[in-house]
Amino acid sequence: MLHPEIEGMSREELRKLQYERLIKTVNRCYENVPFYKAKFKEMGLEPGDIKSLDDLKLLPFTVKQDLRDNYPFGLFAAPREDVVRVHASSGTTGKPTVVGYTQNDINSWADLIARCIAMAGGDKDDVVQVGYGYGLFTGGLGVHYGAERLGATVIPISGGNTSRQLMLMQDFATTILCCTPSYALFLSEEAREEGIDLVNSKLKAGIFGAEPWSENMRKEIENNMGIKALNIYGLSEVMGPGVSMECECQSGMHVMEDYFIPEIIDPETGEQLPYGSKGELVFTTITKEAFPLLRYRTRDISVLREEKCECGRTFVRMDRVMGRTDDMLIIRGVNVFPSQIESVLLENGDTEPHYLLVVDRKDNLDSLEVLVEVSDKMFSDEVRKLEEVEKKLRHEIASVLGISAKIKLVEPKTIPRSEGKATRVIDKRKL
Ligand code: DLL
Repeated sequence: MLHPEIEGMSREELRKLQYERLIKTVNRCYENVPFYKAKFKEMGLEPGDIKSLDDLKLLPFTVKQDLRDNYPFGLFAAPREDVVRVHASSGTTGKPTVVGYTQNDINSWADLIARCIAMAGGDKDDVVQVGYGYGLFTGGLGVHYGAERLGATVIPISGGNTSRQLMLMQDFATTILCCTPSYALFLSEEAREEGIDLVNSKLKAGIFGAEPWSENMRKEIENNMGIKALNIYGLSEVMGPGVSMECECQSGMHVMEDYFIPEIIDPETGEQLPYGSKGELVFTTITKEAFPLLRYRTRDISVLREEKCECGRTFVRMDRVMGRTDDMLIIRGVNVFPSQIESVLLENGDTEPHYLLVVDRKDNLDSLEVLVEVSDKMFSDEVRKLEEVEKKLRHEIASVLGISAKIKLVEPKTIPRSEGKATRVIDKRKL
């Protein structure tokens, strides 16, 4: 363990630490974020009412819409000049959701990721290949700073460029690979095609997350690469990667409870549920300065477990994310809301408001196909016109989502109509 005094803390000590930090966070939100002050007033709540950890449930929830309503910096609890970095993820409309970090936040995040890499058996002797995207996405830079903090050698290659990834992996003797699990699988297949033997390479562990995956995928990656594959979870709003991470026991991800307080709630009623229940994950950050969040509703479905882990860590564990309470899809590691595509289709004058998104995974790469109806008139026009429309839509979707989609214009009334809720998405991926 990198931080044994914390990772192995008794639950009682941990709860004390969490309460001290929670109170600071609650006060920080109340004093510095008008949104929270207004919420507290509306609920007749004062920071002083939070007298124990159990009073967490008195606090208001925060949801993604609150981030959008306060775009870009309205929820920051530190003056803009103290914010040293921002990250952002795409939103349902054109505007992304923005998060910010002070220098202290960046430092704690780096400590946290260093701890995660140590959980995968990493230390300063390791060569860490960071195949998560660098940029506004938290994956690349988040893992990067943590690997440096640990003293490891970082290869900041970012995502894509598969042949180069494989070449550097061999030439630089990468020991730990960090990327999305689907990309790891893709890399392993490509290696096989190119006759590269990863099983006998220096690679020993993988830290994979940012999208859902399964035990089957884990086995396949582990066999193909000859490594131990570990699951890492996180979301930009709460920090980025490292909110929870698996240990060598591979039986659930330990939530980093010295930084975040997790809860499971009933997504319908908002009621807090006991450990062991399946529901929506909610996190309260307890160290963040620039962007503290009270009871952030992740929309991710999971279970929290308090049974002690064989590794000796006392932090609760969460199961693999089993789904979402909203319609967000993760395609090639990018969060996609069908409504983003819908608004491109509706704003464009050439297509009808009947569409279907088909998501599939071929050769371990996600694909997105957008079927959309065009008018009778358009269909009887020249082919060139249809090609122009396809090209325009492909371009617009790529610029809104940051991923490419195949566009298929279809004749009127060919997309099945439904009497109730329209089926807009067919996800054929089998994880
Ligand atoms: O995906 C942060 C991250 C980067 C995590 C690198 C792990 C590794 P967002 O882009 O804000 O942040 O997307 C967050 O991705 O609410 C989940 O739905 C999903 N997600 C993240 N990790 C996992 C995982 C990053 N291990 C959203 N398993 C979250 C399943 C995951 N889903």
